[in-house]
Amino acid sequence: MNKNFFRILSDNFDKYSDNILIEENKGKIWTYHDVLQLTFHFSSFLKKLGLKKGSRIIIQAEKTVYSVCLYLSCLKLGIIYVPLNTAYTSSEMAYFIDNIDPDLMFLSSEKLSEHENLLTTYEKIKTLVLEKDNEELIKEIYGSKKDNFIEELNAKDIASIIFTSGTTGKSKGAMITHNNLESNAKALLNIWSFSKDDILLHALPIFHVHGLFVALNTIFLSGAKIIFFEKFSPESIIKRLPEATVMMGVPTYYTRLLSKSNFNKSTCQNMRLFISGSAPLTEIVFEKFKERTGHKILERYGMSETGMITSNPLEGERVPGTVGFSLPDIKVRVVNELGEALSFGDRGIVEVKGPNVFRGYWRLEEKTKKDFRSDGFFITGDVGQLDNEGRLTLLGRSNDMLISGGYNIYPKEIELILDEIEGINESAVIGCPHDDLGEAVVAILISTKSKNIISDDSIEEILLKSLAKFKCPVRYFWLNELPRNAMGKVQKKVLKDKYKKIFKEVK
Ligand code: MLC
Repeated sequence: MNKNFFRILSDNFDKYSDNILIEENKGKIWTYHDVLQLTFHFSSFLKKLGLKKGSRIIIQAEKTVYSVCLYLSCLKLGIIYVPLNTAYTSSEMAYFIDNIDPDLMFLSSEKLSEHENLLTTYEKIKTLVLEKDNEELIKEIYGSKKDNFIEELNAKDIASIIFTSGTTGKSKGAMITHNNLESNAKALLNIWSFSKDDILLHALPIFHVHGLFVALNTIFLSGAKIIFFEKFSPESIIKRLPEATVMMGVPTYYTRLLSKSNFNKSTCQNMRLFISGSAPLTEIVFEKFKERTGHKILERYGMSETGMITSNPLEGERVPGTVGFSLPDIKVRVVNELGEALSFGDRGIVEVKGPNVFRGYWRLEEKTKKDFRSDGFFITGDVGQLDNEGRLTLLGRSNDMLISGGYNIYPKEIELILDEIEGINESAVIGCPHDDLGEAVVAILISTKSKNIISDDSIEEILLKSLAKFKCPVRYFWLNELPRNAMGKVQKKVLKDKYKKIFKEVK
């Protein structure tokens, strides 16, 4: 049987043909039929360019319905869809292009000019501008004969590669299969009771699991409508809130909504559910939100490699500070360093097994082997504990990773560049509590000189040549030496304690 996830989507798109699927905020309205037809045109356009099952497409473009249809076309044809954060610089991009070796790239015009120099190295890779204003391309796509063929795939065929930062400083591509997407979307549709009557506020970027798979795939299966924002802004969300029923966001979205005095019970009159993920939701925000709106935000837990793993219940108690119960067919356990399961209440590493778990890291066989137990459990790297009912609480990470504004950041990637800067002897990057971003990136530096220390601005200027802005430290501190343990390892915990109150707004 064909295991292409698109076969189910296509049936649903037919079923809900006249329903509105996407209403662009201040823009066009697209029915399920419209999106399906454009997908048919788009896939025939891709075929004309020679793309086929197993080909790879990189996209670094603005959030548009065209990108959504490109994603759907890739699923349909068995092409591997590789979305990239629009904040990535040319130097980050070079790594992704080398790693993926794509057959085709779609960029926004802004990114095309930013990467102009870089692209001369990759002249052989066809690159197109995908955005609303590129009427010529859109006309060409619509001019391609509709093609409703659905590629025959098996469950393990790769639908998408999603890059996640790595402990070594290099990003890893998580290979997400058609079965991963299908099983997770079906589970979420069910546990969150999505129906054709829902209206979802969609302000997340669509280059990550949250905005792309969790939000879009679940809606595609439900027949519901999406109000599609190019990006998050509390003002525009508040304007459209009264007509919506569900919102998905990172905790920063909820903190920013709470900062607006016109965000209140009456703006949420039709809402049935606020969902939060990608970063820890603090109990303070949970409580403030409940007080202001009467709604208990539903926190769930997932990652690029696994899609969604656990969720607080739709019905039943949502406990702040916990991420709830494992989704149907997904096993979660907490183990010690040897991989032995721990008892309820014991703190250990969270491991997960199920149809949601990715196939492995793209072209990184050894790393993949290291991250899986012999019995198939994936080692998440998160530290947590289970209670006797199966409710999971996350307590931190077994590695250095920090999460800022919902983006995962590995300090190593930043430290490697800082350490190369003239005037810096060594560095340690940490995440410090920040009301708005959850954690903000902070660099602790050791100078090579006692005088004329290099300025923060000069450091930032150098970093921005190779790093996306969201990874750059927002504060710099200079010390005479870094705290180390007896083995010589930098004690990040000591630094985190020392700097935990530097952002004044943190209560
Ligand atoms: C943005 N900026 C930051 C920053 N984020 N600076 C420091 N730290 C950060 N974390 C800077 C930008 O570079 C820019 O600088 C300025 O702030 C405004 O940029 P922006 O993009 O407009 O930012 P803003 O609107 O403030 O957006 C912040 C945000 C956004 C939180 C709304 O980042 C966002 O939508 N995040 C969602 C991330 C997400 O989808 N994560 C899901 C991962 S999937 P300048 O100088 O240019 O103005 C996953 C799995 C799972 O984790 O379980 O979901």
